[in-house]
Amino acid sequence: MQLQPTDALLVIDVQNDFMPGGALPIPDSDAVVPLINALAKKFDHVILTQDWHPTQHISFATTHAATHANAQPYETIQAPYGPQTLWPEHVLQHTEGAAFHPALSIPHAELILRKGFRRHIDSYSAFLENDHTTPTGLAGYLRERNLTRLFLCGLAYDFCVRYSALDGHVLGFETVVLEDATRPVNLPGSVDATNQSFSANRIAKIPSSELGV
Ligand code: VGL
Ligand code: ZN
Repeated sequence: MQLQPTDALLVIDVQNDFMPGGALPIPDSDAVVPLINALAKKFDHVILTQDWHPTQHISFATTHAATHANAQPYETIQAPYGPQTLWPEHVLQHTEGAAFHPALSIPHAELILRKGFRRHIDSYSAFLENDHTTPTGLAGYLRERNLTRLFLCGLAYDFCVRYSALDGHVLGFETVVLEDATRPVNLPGSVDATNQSFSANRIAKIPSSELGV
């Protein structure tokens, strides 16, 4: 596949807390780092996202301990904007856990987009917060820069990569997922649901080798 100057690589949430041994570990997630570094070299435009939560964030199970007797990580509650999966406390703003993996090396990354920084609303997607309405500004940035095709990689396949790819597609960007440069959290059914929604929306998945990596 031939890359063009209007292509961008979107690197989702390659942060310490999502690594094995981190606060919200994703199996084998550190394996994607060298691959993403190599992919980035092929792109003129690279954008990083950084999940970035305040204390007592709505997505933390601990935030709900007083009001929901059995609020546990990986269970789902009803938030005012719809279902919200609960997580261990992760990527607290300005902590080491929120920092990018130390081996992530993309000096020419042109934008770091933070998301999930509001206490009362989570944001899996790089485009829209979990109410599926509040924009992060990324679509406007991409349109103004005339970046029309997006290649997604990073973490987690079944959450932030999933919703970023879907929203990117719905917002009119050509969207391709780099299947070997992402890893899932893998909650019950989450990978199947992701695969199905990608097929239903004809969101392509390709291996990095198609980009010569
Ligand atoms: C993510 C769960 C909670 C992700 C972020 O990056 O996929 N998952 N926060
Ligand atoms: Zn998060």
